[in-house]
Amino acid sequence: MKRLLRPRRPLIGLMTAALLATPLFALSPAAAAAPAPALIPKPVSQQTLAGETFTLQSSTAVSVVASADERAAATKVAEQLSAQLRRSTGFAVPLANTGAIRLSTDGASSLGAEGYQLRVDRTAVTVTAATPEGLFRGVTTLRQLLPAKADASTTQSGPWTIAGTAISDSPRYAYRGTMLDVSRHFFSVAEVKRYIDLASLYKLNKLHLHLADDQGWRLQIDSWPRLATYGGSLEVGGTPGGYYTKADFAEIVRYAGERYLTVIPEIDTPGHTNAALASYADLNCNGVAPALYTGTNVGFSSLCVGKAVTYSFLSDVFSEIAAQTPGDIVHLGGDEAHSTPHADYVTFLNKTSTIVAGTGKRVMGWHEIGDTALPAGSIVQYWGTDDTASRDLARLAATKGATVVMSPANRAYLDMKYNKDTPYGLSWAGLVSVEKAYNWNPSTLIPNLPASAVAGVEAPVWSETLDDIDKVEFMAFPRLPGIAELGWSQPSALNWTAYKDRLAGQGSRWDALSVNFYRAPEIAWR
Ligand code: TNX
Repeated sequence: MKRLLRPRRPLIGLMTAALLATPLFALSPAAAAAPAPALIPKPVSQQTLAGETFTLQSSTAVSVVASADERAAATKVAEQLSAQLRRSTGFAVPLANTGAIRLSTDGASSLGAEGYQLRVDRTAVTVTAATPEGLFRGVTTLRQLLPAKADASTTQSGPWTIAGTAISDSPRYAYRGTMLDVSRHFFSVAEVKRYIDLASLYKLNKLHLHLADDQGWRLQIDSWPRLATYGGSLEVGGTPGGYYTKADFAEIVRYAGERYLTVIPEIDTPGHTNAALASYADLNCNGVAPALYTGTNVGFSSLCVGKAVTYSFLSDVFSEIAAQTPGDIVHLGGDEAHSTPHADYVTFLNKTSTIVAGTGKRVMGWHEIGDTALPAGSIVQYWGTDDTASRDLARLAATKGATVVMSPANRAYLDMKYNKDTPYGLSWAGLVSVEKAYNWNPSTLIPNLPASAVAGVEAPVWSETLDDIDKVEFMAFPRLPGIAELGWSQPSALNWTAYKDRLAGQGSRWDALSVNFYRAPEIAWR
């Protein structure tokens, strides 16, 4: 975590750099000959503008064109870009009325809320989108067009040249997520922010937080305070755990929102609930609270389906959570309820999904809920491993009108080891190489599931064996960008051999960002 504490560059140095007057633009023949930059996710269309290059100068400014109601958000996107470029280039990169870098929400309306156009020529870099969110997506592309050292947190030397290009881009799926399990091991707000920073670079738009499981309850609930203070006190292995106060959670939601990731909070029910059951004896059928649990077994706990208090508890919890969630989705878990008889499971889910829907949010749950009454707008998260039972539940959910988010454990679970020598991670769903994580099509993975029912993809990181963010980074990189590309790019763009080469180009970027990535030997990192 040292890198998060790195001191900021003193402002005085920036002023000096800004005084070194240089022309607004310059042609660089070497850069003009460079190959098209290796973008992930691959854009829908990208043209090279032969002979054109743009070079960022000490005088380069960023300008924003946006309607009154979008100006604040669009300006925020410009400020984020300018802050990063200031860090790495040492230039002032001010926001100004006219700038060679132009962000505009006046156009590209046919590309949807997340789409954008990006043009780089000798006079300007222009990002055009219909919304500030589209501008943000375009700016992530712009960052990848710049030399990798532009992502560094300390001043580097230029030149800061971008090859001329015209890009038009928009996503394949609306749901492109990653999940962080903060229950098995707790992650600080700073660690979650770090993960958000990295996920946002690949145009992911959902951050699913697995906030409660057997090993820990990680969110303050005012009406049931012991959930966090007692139920959150430990983590796997018996080390001290932790929880997010309401202010912490609001800060995560805000930070994610500024990077256009919507937080999806999950309280796993009716299984995976030992932390809650240990915190309140009354929640147990026998009225006896079990001890806190710090092992890694699953399937042994269950809320008491027959007790009325179970549902008043869940109403309190989900209404507090919904009130803190600007996004429209709340996840109620529903997986691996091996200690809940099936009939009870269905009774429980039918009541609990009604409670969640009653908060005004869409219900999301693991694919086991496919067998229960699904309120309108429900989302089912498939985590199967090509087995018929899991696929049947996903197909059943779709026949009831639910959409499906694809998280096949043998491809998208980032806690699976890459190979037998991976120092941490699990292997119950198999070994997941970089190629295996990338080489599948979310819309055709489950036969006879209509493509229209597939909402998108999500890559979960379960944390039984991952106790700090460096280990999470090691498991997520390089596989997470592959899942992000499956979520964003058109199926015709998906090709392992070509992707592998683009992925190789991300290595220097991750070095600049101090990402602890796995240098998979099959990738020719550069
Ligand atoms: C299965 S997938 C689980 C989690 C574990 C994970 C480990 C799912 C919905 N449940 O409880 O953490 O495997 O890979």
